[in-house]
Amino acid sequence: MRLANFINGTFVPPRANAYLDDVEPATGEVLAHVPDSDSQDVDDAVRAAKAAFPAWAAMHAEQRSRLLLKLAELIEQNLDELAQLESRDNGKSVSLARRLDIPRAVANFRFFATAILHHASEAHIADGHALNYTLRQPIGIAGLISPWNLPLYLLSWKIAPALACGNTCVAKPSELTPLTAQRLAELSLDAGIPPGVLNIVHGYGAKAGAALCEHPDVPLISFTGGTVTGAKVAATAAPKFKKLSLELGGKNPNLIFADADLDEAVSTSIRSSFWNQGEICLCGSRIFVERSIYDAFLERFVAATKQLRIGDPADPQTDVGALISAAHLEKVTGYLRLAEEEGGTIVTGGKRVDRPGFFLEPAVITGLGCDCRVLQEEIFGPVVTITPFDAEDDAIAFANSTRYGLSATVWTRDLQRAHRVAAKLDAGTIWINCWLLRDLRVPFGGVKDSGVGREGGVDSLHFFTEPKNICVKLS
Ligand code: TXE
Repeated sequence: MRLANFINGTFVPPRANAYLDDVEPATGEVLAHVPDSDSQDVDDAVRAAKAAFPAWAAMHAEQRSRLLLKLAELIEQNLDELAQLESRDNGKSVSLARRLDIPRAVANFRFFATAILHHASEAHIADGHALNYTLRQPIGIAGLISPWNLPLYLLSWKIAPALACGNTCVAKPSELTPLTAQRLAELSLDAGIPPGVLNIVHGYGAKAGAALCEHPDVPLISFTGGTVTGAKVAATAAPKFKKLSLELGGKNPNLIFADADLDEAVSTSIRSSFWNQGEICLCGSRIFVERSIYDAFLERFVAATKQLRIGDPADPQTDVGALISAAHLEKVTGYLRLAEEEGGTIVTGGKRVDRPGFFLEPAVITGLGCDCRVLQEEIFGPVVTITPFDAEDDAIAFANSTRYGLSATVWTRDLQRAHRVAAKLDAGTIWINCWLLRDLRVPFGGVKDSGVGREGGVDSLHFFTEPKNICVKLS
């Protein structure tokens, strides 16, 4: 299969006619040839987006809404095909793609297509002699860069609000998972979205991604990916005063107090630990358990981990599929070796599965303190640590002991404690007695090394200009 860039409503080859291999995680075989685009391709896409911007920005929100709702409907109608594409490209179980990735992409388009109809702004009457009102407008061409772990989900999380707000966009999906982005481009044509509104340029981040960040006609960058890469994106965008949102890595704590519903805490923690092979920035990879229930939790959690079915992502029964690449598998297994060097014990899992592709048994590690690298650095694989704590303050200190601050989970039946602890955690999202429950009306993003900016929310103000204030003399 050979992919193409999607520029001005047509599929075009990269100017240099260079391609890179998209490797299937479950087999290690080449799945597709992907444009290895460069700055010329990015410039072609930006020019198309620029030409399409005036009409798209001037279009009534209701009309933009209808087009985006049509795209949502087409994604939903093609859910199974998209789930299979996502599963083959990313290595995740097809049942997870059916249950999470594609439905969330539909929800993203539906939410922002309707939210834009209710966008409000402020006005103030100053003692009867002046009216002040704020005006937020489409910003222009949005540069959208998305990662490989939830490919269509996170791409739609950027495209939907950007287009709903009246911007046009150039999207650069991860070179590791380009397939559903290509299919989305096809569906956008069927939905009637005008040429040049949505443009997709494939390729390496350091080449096509960097060119997009550098482009002088792209005033806004929305990036999701690693913290190291996020810093490079920021270094490029900041001196050009571009509007920037960075959704970066996480090393999320999962605090389990003795009064938690243990069954619920175990079953949800299995999901928050190993869904998508642990390759979700919101995974709770550091589990802290109150000492009095530590043994009981550990026993149940390890038993449930051993029940997980590892195997062919195309099999709907599969719980744990393949990691994204050979390089990533090597990175994750490197952390397992490090865990033992740091004095930890791998109580279950951690072995490569003897079959083609990049498979790893989900691993549980005990016996490590918070200052170990394994509890400090994002591993982004099916690897969790389980550590006891005594007092509530210890749990909070452990939770906050990393450079990250994306999300956290707290398990307790004590409401006062839940709110008290949540207020003290360094995180952008805190789930209490649940995980990954998402309400798109609330802003989403991290603190510290997990990023800056907030996306989502009814206004998704990131994709509008900063407010102008207009003052009208009344008397
Ligand atoms: O991210 P990258 P990857 C974390 C996780 C993972 C690490 C690396 O720790 O191990 O990031 O994953 C593009 N200028 N998360 O390799 O490299 C790249 O092509 C502009 C957390 O996916 O950051 C891709 O499209 N763009 C995260 C996107 O950036 C550049 C989810 C992400 O790639 C670029 C995924 C550059 N210089 C990984 N270099 C989350 N928060 O969900 C790369 N890119």
